[in-house]
Parts: sequence; C-alpha cells; structure tokens
Amino acid sequence: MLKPATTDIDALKTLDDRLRWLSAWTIHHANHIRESADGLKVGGHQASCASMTAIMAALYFHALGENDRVAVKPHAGPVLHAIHYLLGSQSREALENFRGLGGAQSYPSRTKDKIPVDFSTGSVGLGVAITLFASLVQDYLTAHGWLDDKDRGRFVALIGDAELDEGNIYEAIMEGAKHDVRNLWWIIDYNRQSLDATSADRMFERFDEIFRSCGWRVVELRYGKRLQAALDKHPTLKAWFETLSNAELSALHYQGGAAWRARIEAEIGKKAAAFLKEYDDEALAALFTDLGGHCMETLVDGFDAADDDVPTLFIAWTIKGFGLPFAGHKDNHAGLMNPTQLAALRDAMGVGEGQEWEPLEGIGDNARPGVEALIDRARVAREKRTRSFGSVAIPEIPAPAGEEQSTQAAFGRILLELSKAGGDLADRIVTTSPDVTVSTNLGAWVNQRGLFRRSDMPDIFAQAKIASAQKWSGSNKGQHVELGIAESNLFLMLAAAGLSGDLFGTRLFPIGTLYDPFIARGLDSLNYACYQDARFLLVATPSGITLGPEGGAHQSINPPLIALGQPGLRHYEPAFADELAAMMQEAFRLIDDPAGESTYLRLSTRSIQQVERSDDSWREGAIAGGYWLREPAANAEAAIVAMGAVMPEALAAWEELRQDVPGLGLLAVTSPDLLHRGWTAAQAGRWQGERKPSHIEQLLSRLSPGAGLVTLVDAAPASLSWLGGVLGQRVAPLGVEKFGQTGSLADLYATYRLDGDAITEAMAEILLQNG
Ligand SMILES: Cc1ncc(C[n+]2csc(CCOP(=O)(O)OP(=O)(O)O)c2C)c(N)n1
Ligand SMILES: [Mg+2]
Repeated sequence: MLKPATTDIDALKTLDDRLRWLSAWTIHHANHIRESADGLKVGGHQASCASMTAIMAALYFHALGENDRVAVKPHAGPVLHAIHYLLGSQSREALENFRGLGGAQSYPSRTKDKIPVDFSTGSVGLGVAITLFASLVQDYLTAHGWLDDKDRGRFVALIGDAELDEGNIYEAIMEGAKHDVRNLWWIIDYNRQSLDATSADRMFERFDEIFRSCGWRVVELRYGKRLQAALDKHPTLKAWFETLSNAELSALHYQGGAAWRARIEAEIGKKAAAFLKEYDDEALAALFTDLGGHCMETLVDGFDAADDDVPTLFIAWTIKGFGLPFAGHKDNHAGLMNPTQLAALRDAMGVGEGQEWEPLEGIGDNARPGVEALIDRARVAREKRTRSFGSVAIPEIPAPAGEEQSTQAAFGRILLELSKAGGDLADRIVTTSPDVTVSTNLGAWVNQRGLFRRSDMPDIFAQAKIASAQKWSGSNKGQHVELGIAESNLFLMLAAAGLSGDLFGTRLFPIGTLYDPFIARGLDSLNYACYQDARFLLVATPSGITLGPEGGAHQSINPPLIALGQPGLRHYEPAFADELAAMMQEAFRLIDDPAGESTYLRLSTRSIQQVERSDDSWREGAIAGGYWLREPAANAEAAIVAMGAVMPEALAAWEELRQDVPGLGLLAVTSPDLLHRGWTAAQAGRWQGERKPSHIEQLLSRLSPGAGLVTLVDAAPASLSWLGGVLGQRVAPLGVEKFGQTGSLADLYATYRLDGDAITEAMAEILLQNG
C-alpha cells in the first residue's frame, strides 16, 4: 500500500473540487464548445460525476494500493478520465474529444479507452459483480502458486444506488458467500436518485441486511463530520432529519438554505430556534449537504478503518449534482449546465477563463505541493497494466477414438485426456459450470482435477463408501469452480478468469459449460465479457431439438443467431469428434493470442457415426467455417449444406439424391459466424482494392451460379439461409422455427422437417425452380 503516513485532507479536498470541475468541463466542452457536425446531442452526466468526486478523490489519491482494481460507476467515467488527466496518463486531446471517435469513451472501457481501465462498465450492475469474481480468481491464482502475496490487491466497485436494483448483484453476493470471497470494497454513491427520479424509500434499510446476511461488513457513511456534530447536539433535529424521504431530502437540497429553514421552523418550531440562529441560509444549506460521501475526513476515516480483507459495503450518502446548480433536482440525471452556470462554477473554482484545461490552474502556491505529492503517489499506483499473451504451448489435440460418438461426450473425453497427459495448458485450465457440471460431461475432468475451494471440502459420500462415479471433493488445488444455477454468474466468472492475464499477469484457460438455451439467461453478462476482451471457451451443450425426449423448454433454437451477432465470440458447431478436437485446439490458441477471441462450441448428445477421412484437408476448412464433406462436381446444380448434429440426415440424403442430382455436393458448415464475417470482410476489402474472395465465396463458387442450396440445421433456419445471398444462389432453408415439443428423434425430425424426406422435397422444389 502506498498510503500517506498522514493524510493531507485539504489537498484531497482540493482534488475533489478539481475533479468536479474537470469532469463538468469535459462534458460541457463536448456539448457546448466542440463543433457538432451532425447536430446530435453529445450528452454526459455532470450530476452523476459531481455526486462522487469526493469518493473518488479519497480513493484514488489516498486509499488505493497499487494492486487494487476498480470498476467505476459508468456515469462517473469523466471523473476517472479527470483523475488520469491529473496523473498525466490521459491526454487533453482525448478529453476534448470526449464521446467522439477515438476520444475518451462515454463509459469506462478496457478496450476503447487509452487509460488503464480495470473493468469496463456501462450496463449497470455487471461492473459491480465482476469485481467479486475477479477477487475469486485472485484467490485461485494465489492458491495455485501463480500470484505472490505482495501482488494481491483489493477489488473496488463504485456503485450508483439505483444499480442495486439489478438482480445480478444479489446472484453474485450469494455465490461469493459460498466461496468465502474477500478483499472487496463496494462503495455506494448513495444519492438516492436514479435516472427517472428519486429512488423508492421502501428498500432503504434493507440493502444492508441483505449484504450482512451474505457475510459482508456494512459501513454507513451517512453524515459528514460537521453535520454529525450539529445533529448530535440537537437530537430532535436529527430525528426529524432522519424521517425525511428521499424525495423530500433531494428537493430540499435543490431548494437550498431558505427552504431548510422554513421547513424546520414549520415542523420543529421553537425547539430549533437556537439552532437556526447559528446559521445563515447559505451556511444552513452547506451544513445539510455535509453528507458522508462529500466529507473527506469521513471518507478517509471510513476507508482507513476497513483495513482487513472482510468484504465491505460502504453506503456513502451523497447528493446527485453536489456543488452544481441542479444538485438534488430529480430530473438532473442527464442535466447539463448552461454556459452561464458553467462560468459561475469556473469562477468559484478559481479557474481563469481560457485556462480551463490547465490541470492545477488556480491552486495557490501554498496548496500546490500537497496536491502534487498526492498526485505523484497515486501515479505509481495507477500505472500498472499487464497483458499476458503467448505464454503457453498449445499441444496437438487428437480426436478421441470411436466409430460412434457425440460431440458432447467427445468434449469430456478430450478434457480427460488433456488432464491425464498433464502439462502447462492442462494446469492452466479452470472449468466452471452453473450446476450442470456432470450433465455437460465435465465429470471426468473434475474427478481428475477436483473442485476449487479455499479450504478443504471432503467428499462425504466417498468417505461413507457410497458408490458414485463422481468424486466431489474440493481443495485449494482444485481446478473446477462449481457455481449455483445463475448463468449470469457463469459469464461473469468467465469474464474475470478470462481477464486473468490482464489483471494478474497469468493467463488462465477458462472453460464454462451450460445448457445451450440458457445462454439467454446470462446474455448481457456474456456480451459484457466479450466487450472487455476476456478470453474463454464456452461450451453449450446439449442443444437443439436433437435433445429428443428431454426437449421442451431445454430446446435451443436461436443461439447460433446470437453468436452471429456477438463480436468477440466465435461460434463453432462440430458434427464429428475430430472437428471438435481441432476446434478446441484453435479455441485455446485464440485465448492466448493478442488478436484472438473467445469461442462458443455448440454441442450435442446425439451419438453419430464418424466419417472416414482420407487425409487432413478438411481441417483447415473446418477451422475457417466450412468444408466440402462431399465434393460437388464443377458447376454442380445443387448442394446440401448442413451443420452439427443433423449431419447423418444430410449424408443419407446425399447418398440417396446423388443419382438424381448429378454432381451434388455436401457442404459441412462448422461456423456460420466465421463464414459471415469473412464474407463481409471480403466485401469491405474490395472497396479498398483487395481482390481476395472470402472462404464462403470460394466454397460456393464451385457450384453453378444458379445452383440451389438446401440448408439444414438444428437451429433457426436463418443461421444458414443467408448463404444464398453470397453468390445469389437459391436456398431452401430447413431448420427449427418453433420449439417446446418432446419426442423421439425420428418424430421430431419429421415434424420439424429435418429428415431425409424434407431434404428430398426441398431439393425437388429448388431444382424445379431452377429449371
Ligand atoms: C442495464 C442497464 N439498464 C439501464 C441503464 C440506463 N441507466 C443508466 S444510469 C441509470 C440509473 C442511474 O442511477 P444510479 O445508479 O443511482 O447512478 P447515479 O447517476 O444516480 O449516480 C440507468 C437506469 C443502464 N446503463 N444499464
Ligand atoms: Mg443514484
């Protein structure tokens, strides 16, 4: 820790003011001074920033240690930029270009901002929860000997009070309690305002109870020192103050001293007369705005007192828009000061006109050294930014043997073999699953590598000699993090583990398994993980109506479409075990490559006959998104295009139809996602003079320009129907458009038109159209 021996409270207060000024100015500049080419409102949140400049000054210039990592409330992004501007790590150009292309981002972004952002934020709640999983990853790395004690830190989330409505926060703290997480500070900017208005009072005294019952220490920073002292002297006034609702408090803060006086006179009367005499209106307003989250002494004392590893929730009372003309107004969320108001703030801050960007402008000679000393100390603490890539040798992953296999079973066997063979990759794999470890075939891996628990967890069933195929014991050397059924937590765990190289300098290879349809349960968290460039392998299994009797609400139709639209996530859907092995090898490579990405494997429980390969030529195509499983004749009039578990139907139909349809090809698609990306990239390339056709253009150009394609997929048919647009070929798209029916495979394939008859009929129709 780089904490100062004595705290220069005055210097911290100066920095608080400076952050309030610079964040307001940055937003003002973007909205009122920078030229607008399109007339669109630029926006920004001056009130949300002003609400927490004191908290952030106390944190960044006093409390944070060099290993500590922070998720900043999205709408306080400009305060983070102002801090880095003072530290010298943010440029004036980027601030002048706030919310512009290449400028400081609206909300802190790991990937788009140039300053070191520990966690991206924007979708409220997720930035909060990821800190908990990052702390768990830190414990994991320490337990496995990858992180020295001296490199451990604390994970801090700066939270808007309205964020507390996001359910993912409670899912996270319950999971955290199970894993005994520590080293967390969650600091609520308790301004009791949300976007629309003031927040509901009913939950008021409930949040702390919820956290306490999950093992957290709750520290309420309600009053600043001055207000505390004043209220201690006047118990009646204190009791009255504490009955004010959120809306009343906010309104009074907005109205100011005269309103406070009138209200106190009306409601307390004579008993408050002596008190009111002590203050003029201005002093009265200043007194009542002296809440804990704006009082530097209170913040510093509060942070200093929490010097252990107990997870701590700070409830820091604040006023939204503190120090700005719209402080406390319920509509101030997106409020912007007008130029006159801004000029008044500038004058009040002692900043000269024309000197707005000068970092320490107007700070007197006496105060400067103290301020500069705090900045210097903080600079050291904030500079660290590691990205660890390319450190691990990825071995060749052979396909599991077996004439008949399902991709899901093959996945389990590949992991088992990796575990048995050992080595760096196997040691760095960490698996995780929301209570579907066994049913997604991670069981054998877990038998080998064990559950991760900081303290030993015996396998009671094994001790009692009760027969079970599944060992279930935990230790701090275990490599599987078992989660409760909360898919959002799975993705946040993958996000945190997938950033281990960035956060801790050690790359892990996280693998998460879940049921394919339940991707939707954690979709925003998945998007959040990808947005931050976390790297992991997501294995979603089983999938589609191929579940057969299991069917019902477990069927998944649209995940391939989700993957098609999800940047940073590569979808592969293998039909055969050897494809899967190649894809897993590629996925591991992508995790450890700076230009890589995460991978989503959509697998099936259907055991199918494996194909015979005469050589390895399929492999490159399979990794690129597709290959001819049965070569078409040059200029063939038709092809079957199929993906994943329905490949046996495609192969059988190909056998049956090839007499009638000369030169018929069978294209095995392994990734519509990659094919589509390649297609659009090649188009964009052509606009810049590049001539290289994409993989899918090359594949389809083997057919005649007017050829017909029958596409077949156990998913939404739109996953493949777009292929007709590549070269203008006709498409008959087969797939699943309704879900929820149980049945045998034969019945379901017939009902949903995924069987041989459907392929034959579709082929006949499309060839007829051609003729
Ligand atoms: C998941 C999600 N839903 C909605 C929003 C839109 N939104 C942005 S801020 C906000 C409320 C902000 O209130 P609070 O968290 O208390 O922050 P404050 O500005 O008051 O500090 C909302 C609803 C969002 N960013 N993310
Ligand atoms: Mg709020």
